[in-house]
Amino acid sequence: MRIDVVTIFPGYLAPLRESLLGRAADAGLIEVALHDLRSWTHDVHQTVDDAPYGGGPGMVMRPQVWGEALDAVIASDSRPPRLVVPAPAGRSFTQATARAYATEQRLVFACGRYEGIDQRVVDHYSRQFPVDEVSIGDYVLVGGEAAVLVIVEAVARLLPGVLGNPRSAAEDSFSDGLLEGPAYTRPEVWRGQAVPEVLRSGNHGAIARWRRDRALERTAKRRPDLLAALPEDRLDAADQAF
Ligand code: 6GU
Repeated sequence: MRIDVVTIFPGYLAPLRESLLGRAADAGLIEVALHDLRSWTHDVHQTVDDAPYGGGPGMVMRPQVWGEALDAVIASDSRPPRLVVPAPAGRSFTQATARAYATEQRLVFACGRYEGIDQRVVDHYSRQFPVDEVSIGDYVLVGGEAAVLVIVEAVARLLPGVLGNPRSAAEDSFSDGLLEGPAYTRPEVWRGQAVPEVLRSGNHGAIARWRRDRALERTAKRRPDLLAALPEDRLDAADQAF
């Protein structure tokens, strides 16, 4: 997968070259290109924003500089792009979005700052290829850069070969619509607390049932909205207690 990020703070995206993502890049599974938006400005001050029409606080990013930047970035590779514009007013980015993005050949991220990017930029590119405005949660960030780190990490770990063990991606929270239950490793007793007996029983059926019950219990307590949204056919007879 090819990933392009256009931002006025390319240094903010340096973590894309670290850790899991760095190894995925080294292995040729993802290819990341960072682009400084200011390199498409023409004035001596490298201006990227202007006052909003209609008045109000803050600044809006100018469409001309975004248009030149995105035209050039999109033309720099032949793979068909999906443009992702992180914004608090976007649709929710979820595990389902991550799974959908993991099937794309190319994601181009446009990081807005200030009060956002002139809407005509999204409207223009929407006529040429898929464009999504996405939010990573119900809070406000200063810009889209931190959201891009979140989205790329969520997508990259789903790509074949990125995680050491493919079961990790298949069996974690949200894959069955529930939160993951607790996990334990050695020692058997730590600070007076023993590992639950069933996990040391070797009874795989009992272990699977216990894990399912803890996941249901935790989801009911912490995220009742997830439990309520679960289709009837995702619950078995023994789940009904929750
Ligand atoms: Cl994607 N961007 C910004 N600026 N704020 C956010 C967000 C994105 N998601 C939640 N808050």
